[in-house]
Parts: sequence; C-alpha cells; structure tokens
Amino acid sequence: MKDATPQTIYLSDYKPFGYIVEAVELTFRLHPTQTRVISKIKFSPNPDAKDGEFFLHGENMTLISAKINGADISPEISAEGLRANAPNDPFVWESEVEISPETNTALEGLYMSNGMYCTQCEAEGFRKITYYPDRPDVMSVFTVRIESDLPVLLSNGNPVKMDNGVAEWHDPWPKPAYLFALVAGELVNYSGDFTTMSGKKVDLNIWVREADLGKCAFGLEALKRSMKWDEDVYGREYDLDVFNIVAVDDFNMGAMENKGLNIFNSSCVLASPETSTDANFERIEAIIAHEYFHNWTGNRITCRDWFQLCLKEGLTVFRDQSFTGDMRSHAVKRIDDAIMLRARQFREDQGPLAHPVRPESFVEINNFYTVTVYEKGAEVIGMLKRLVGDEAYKKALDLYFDRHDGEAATIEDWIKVFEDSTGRDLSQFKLWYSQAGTPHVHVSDSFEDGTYALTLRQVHKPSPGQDTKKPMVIPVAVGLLSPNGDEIVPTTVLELTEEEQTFTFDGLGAKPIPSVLRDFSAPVVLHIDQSDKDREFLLAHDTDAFNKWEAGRTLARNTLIDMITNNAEPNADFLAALESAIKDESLEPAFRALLLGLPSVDDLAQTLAGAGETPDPWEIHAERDRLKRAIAEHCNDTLADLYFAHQVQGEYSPDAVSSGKRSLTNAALAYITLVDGGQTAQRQFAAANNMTQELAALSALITIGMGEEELTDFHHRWQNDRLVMDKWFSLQTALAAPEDASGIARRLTEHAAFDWKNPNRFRSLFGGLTSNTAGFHNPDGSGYALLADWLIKLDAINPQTTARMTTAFDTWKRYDAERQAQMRGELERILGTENLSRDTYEMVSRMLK
Ligand code: 0A1
Ligand code: ZN
Repeated sequence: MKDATPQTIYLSDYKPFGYIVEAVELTFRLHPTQTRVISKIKFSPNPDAKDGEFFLHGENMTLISAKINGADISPEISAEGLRANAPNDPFVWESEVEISPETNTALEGLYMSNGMYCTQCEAEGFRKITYYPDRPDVMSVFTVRIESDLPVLLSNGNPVKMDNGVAEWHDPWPKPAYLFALVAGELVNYSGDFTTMSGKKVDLNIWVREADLGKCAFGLEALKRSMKWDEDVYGREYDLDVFNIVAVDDFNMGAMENKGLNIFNSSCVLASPETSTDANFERIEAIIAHEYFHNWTGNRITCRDWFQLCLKEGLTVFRDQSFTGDMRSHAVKRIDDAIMLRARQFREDQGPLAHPVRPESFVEINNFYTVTVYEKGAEVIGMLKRLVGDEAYKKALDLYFDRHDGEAATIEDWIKVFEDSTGRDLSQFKLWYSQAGTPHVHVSDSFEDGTYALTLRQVHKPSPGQDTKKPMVIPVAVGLLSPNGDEIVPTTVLELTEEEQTFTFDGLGAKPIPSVLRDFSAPVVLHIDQSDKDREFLLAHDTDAFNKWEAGRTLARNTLIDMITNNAEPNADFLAALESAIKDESLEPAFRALLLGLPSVDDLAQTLAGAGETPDPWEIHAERDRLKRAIAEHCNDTLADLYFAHQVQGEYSPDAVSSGKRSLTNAALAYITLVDGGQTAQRQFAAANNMTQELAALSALITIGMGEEELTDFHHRWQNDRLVMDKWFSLQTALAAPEDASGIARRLTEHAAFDWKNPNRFRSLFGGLTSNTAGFHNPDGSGYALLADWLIKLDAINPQTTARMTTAFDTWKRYDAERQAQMRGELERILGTENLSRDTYEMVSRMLK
C-alpha cells in the first residue's frame, strides 16, 4: 500500500491539541515543481489539553529548515508529520518546506489546473502544504503573502497589498486550516457588489479564464440572492470586504467554502443558455448558495472534529434546500430531494456502506462526504424543525450563532441549543445521528363509531456494526380526506416514539382516506396497504403536493412490479389517472413533469431486493420500456397538446416558471419520441437555441437508438467547450441500450477528448455508464470489468475520485449469483492492486465485508 498501514480513527478518542495557534503567517514562492512555503506560527500551550505533545501534520514535502524561537531544530520526521520538543511557554515556530504543485495529481493541497495554482484543503489537504496541526478545532488568524509573476494572486480574507509580483491577504476571522485557500493564475473577473443589511458594501468577483467570462452573470446574481436570503431568513450578514469565487477545471468535488475565497468546480458555477441546461442553472444556484451559507454554518461555527461533519453539511444542505424552495417551488424541490434521497441515500443505507449521519470511526475521512452525512443530515434538521416548529427553530438558531460563534462545535452542542431554547428532551431524537439504516414505518388503520385509528409501527433493520436498534422519534405528518375529496383533518404531525403507537381522530362521519407522511416528513420507507382506488383518489384530491405526487409514483411502481414479477399488462386505471393528472392545468408544469417520471431501474431493483427478490436489471429495463410505450400510446393526444401548449417563446431565461414549462414539454417529448419515430425531437434539435432544448431532443433520440447524426453535429459544434463535451460523453453512456452500453463506454475511452485525468471527464463517461443500471449490469460482466480497469488506473493518480466511484459496486449483493461473482471478482481485483490508496482500500474492503 502506498499510504502507511490504514489506521482507524475513533470519535471516542478525541483529545484537544496541546497548543493554541495565536497567529499564522505564510509566504508562498510559487513554482510548478519547487514551491517554497515559509511559515511563522505563534503557539502557546493549551490549558485545556492534558497532552502537550508537539506534533505537526505534514505529508509529501521536503523540510528545508525548522526553528523554534529563532533556533534551528531537527525534528523527528515521519510519513505523517513531525514531532519536536516544544517549550511550555508561548513560542514562535518557523519552517520552510518545498512542495511540487505540478505533480500533485490527487488534487488535494496545492496543485495546478490548466496553468493555474489552486488549493483544496478540506478535509486534510493543508498538511500537504506545510507542517501544521491540521485539525478543525485548531483555529487561527492567517496572513498570507504570495510571490509569483502571475497576474492574479488570491487568498482568504481582505486584500492588504497588491504590488508587482507580490500580494498580501489578511483574514481577521480565526479559521481551521481546512478553510485556507490560495489561487494564482491568468484570470479575469466578472464583478459586482452587494450592500449588506448594515450598509457595508462588499465587492463580489467570479474569477475565470478569459474565454469563460460570458458564463459568470448567472452565478453572480445567484450569489447576491444567497446573501440577501441569509440576511432575511437567518439574520446572517457577510463579514469581509470581498467575496471571491474561482472556477477551476480540475476539482474532485462540487465546490469548497474557503473563507472569502470559494473555489468551484467550473461545472458548478459557469453557465450560459447555449451551454447549460435548466437543471444546470438550478444546481449552480443551489451550490453557490450552499458554499455561501457555509460562511456561517461551517466557517464562523466549524466542527470540532471530522466526525461532526454533518453539523456543517447537514445544516448547510438544509439551508440551501430551503433557499431553492423559496426561489423556485417548495413542492417541486421537496419531490426532487426525495427522489434523490431514495435513489442514493436509501441505497447507501441498504448496503455494506451504511453508516450513521455521525459516523463513529473512519479510515479516510474523504470517504465520509456521503449522501448520508449531507442529505440524511439535512433530513434530520428538517425533522427537528418540524418537531419544534418554525418559531422555536428560529430561536434555537439564534442561540446557536450567539453561543458558538468562533467555535469548533459538536452535535451535542447543536442538540443542547434546541434543548435549552425549547425545554424539550432530545435524547431520543439524537438517535438519528447514531443509528444507521432507513427506518421502515408500517401503517394500519380502523374505523369504528366515528373514530378513525391509525396504528404506526417502526421497524429497524440491522446495518454494519449495528444489529439491534432502539425506537426513534419519527415525525409522521398526516392529513385525512373525506370520501368526497374534502380535507377533514389538515396536516398534523404525529410523533412516533415507541415501537408501535395508535393515534385516533374522533367525530368523523365516514372512514377517511389517510394521506400519510405528507411532505415526506421523515426519511423512512412507508408501508401502507392502500388500494389502487385510494391512490388514484389521492392523486386527484390530496392537498399535499408531495403525497399527490407520491400516489402517482406508487401506482407506477406497483404496476411496474406487477409487470416484472407477473408479466402483467400495464394497469389501465393508472394510465387513465395519470392522463387526467397531467391535463390538470391548475397544477404547475414542473410538478406535472415529475408525475410523468417513472421510478428508475435502480429504484425498482431496490424495491424488489427489499422485498426479498432477486432483481434482473435487464428485465426491469424492458418492462419499464414497455410501460413507457403504453403511456406514450395511451396519452398520445394529451402529450402532444401539452408539448405544443407549453412551449416557451422568446429569449431563454432559466427562471422557475420557464424551466418548469420546458421540463413538462421535454418530459412529453421523451414519450412522443417513442411513438413518432423521432420526428418531433429532430425538429426540436434543429430549432433549439438553448442547451435545455437541444439536450432533451438529443436524449430522446438516443433513447430510441437514433441521433447518430445529431451526436456528430453536437460534437462538431461543441468540441471546444469542456463542459458541453462532458455532456456529450455522459449522454452516450447513460442512454445506451443495455447490451451496447459497456461497448460504447469502452470505445469512448479511446476518444481523443477522453482526458481521464480530469475528474469531470472521467465522471461523465463512467458516471453515465454506472447510472445506466441495465447497461452497467450487463450479464457478460463487461461493464464491471471496464469500470474496474479504469478505477485501478485512476487510483494511482487520484484516490479520492476513485474511491467515490467504487460505490457503483455497492449493490453487488442484490443480484443473481453470476453477477455477484463477477462484481465480487472485480472488487477483489481492485483490492489486490499493488500500492492501492487508503481511500480505495477502505471503500472496497467495506463492500467486501
Ligand atoms: N465542503 C464542501 C465539499 C468538499 C468536501 C471535500 C472536498 O475535498 C475533499 C472538497 C469539497 C461542500 O460541502 O461544499
Ligand atoms: Zn457543504
């Protein structure tokens, strides 16, 4: 193994660092292979620490000199850092190290991307820049000097000096090293400003290469909307003179919230109508908001240790979701989030990688930036808010900011704030942070003498390392409808705290139709025996948008499962109910587009596996296709009407209303294409003046095995635009027919534009393939083998992205013996690779356990 023997780190072993860092001064002499980093750090003994050992993290660097209080020392150096004898009084540490950004392909620490210097320090990248106590509970004030001939030199905080070849930055807010950032390059800025609620003007910049200047306007406006929203909704004001965003082409994740200097994967900030889809615009707005919101939830209040990651991520995701809901549509956003959570987080919870929202141990922290920590972490905040109510939530947050500003906090601190401000005992609620797995809630009901009784029972399945679990607090939002469609009991939150509980509603004239788990009030799997008739009723009458959609989705899922397991015909009542719902002009178009979506192949495989069956992705794919065709034929005229009636005319705008209409017409187009031989899609492709229309048409064509000419044309027009070319790669692997997908993917790896070292390009090709569930699970094993070959190759240069992409195999135990054997074989082959990274080692060995 390349890394030292993997060591497991435990939450229970937390100990504060022996020293306080009073101030940090860093000088960077930039050079592609011989960058010098000179540090001067004031330390003083930490009175709260028992252990006074002076250990500084440091990896992949050459120590040139080290001094304590001006005297040269010779510290003991290992692969992880250095140890020295330090005084028991305040002292000054000075060191000079040499690092090589150009050969840093892991994209952690200081590295180069297309001639530009940039950094990524979360979680533990700062230790690749200089010797330092690289842990989030060590916070300090940083002053940074950058020496380079490059024209733009950026770091955190406010600019102090900008002379020829030298820039100085000072960040007055104490921060952990993971929030440090530096950027240097030939960049230009798209700028604007924002006046904060106390009247302070902040300069805003998005730094890009000249060719991308035309793709910054939307991001800047999104930033201003985020700043305003955080003031209006959370009372949080920005706290520096400048806010800089930089777009970087080579980046392992989406973006990073470095104090005052957010660094973005260019795919998450650059946008233009010609090159970006509506979905891209919405995502960019959300990520800009997310990173900006971290300024308070993450930066001003950070995490004591990495086990507390959900403290900043769960809360910040919850905040960005609320923001998107406010900017666009709450109903549509909630449904989108639930689809995503079920597809990815429920999948994680069901498999060998399941872990609590706050894990208790890890080998490589980068492997825990997961949907569980982020998205389930956000669900936990949403449940807390639902349980205490909006007012109490606001009060608790004010207290959180007051009490913990400037601190590195824990989940215990977070819970305490709610307990202190509401007087509620939240010890049982806290189980959401420690128990892994998706709870199941079973519902039964009865009606007698005007009293309706709902019985809820919670069931918890074992997950790795957790065989038995305790009952949790589950907020189940419920409404009751009378048989004539009136809502007789508006949304009420039932608090399920015991294994089984019955809730009653008195004085009812007839047995109501229950609408349970409204707004997806808890991240659980709901089991409720409702007839198709009741679901059709809810699809037509439910006042809760989520459950209205859910009723349609369950009907679709039920008919699909029946088609898969019993070779049944598509349910005619479902087709009729769907048709009347999508015709309903009182429903927003984006919502109707969601009604037209079907559960994915992976989702259906998850459902079948959950019911103890062995799913066959090819069969699921075929039956899903059959249902799609049945919908297309049954709703033929309605789909055509919708397609023409909701076309957006005039100049493109990514606003919620226009993009909602496009999502409806494009959902219709996908069905229309199944029956019209591709004519409508070809026409749309030829006429498109924006990427949303262009890509939707192209996708519809590829799905029916056409689009060859259009793909060539697309390539020809967009070959010089990296982000659009990513779409070109992913479309082909994601939409290929099951039997063709791995062959197409393999051929694309030979394409001249397949720059595999660029994470976006690698992800677009292979992420496309693995999202194509049937294509990836080709029974001949070719999808598995291809992915494993490339993961082994990528691991040698970029462990982080490799490790994340191994999760494509995390469902291996779901499938038939042959597929299982093939996947296990590939996992074992990866694990047996010489010099495998710690990241990939941990992921693969967890999957094989
Ligand atoms: N904190 C960032 C995400 C992020 C995490 C890790 C990274 O490198 C390992 C990079 C970015 C966020 O939540 O947006
Ligand atoms: Zn985040």
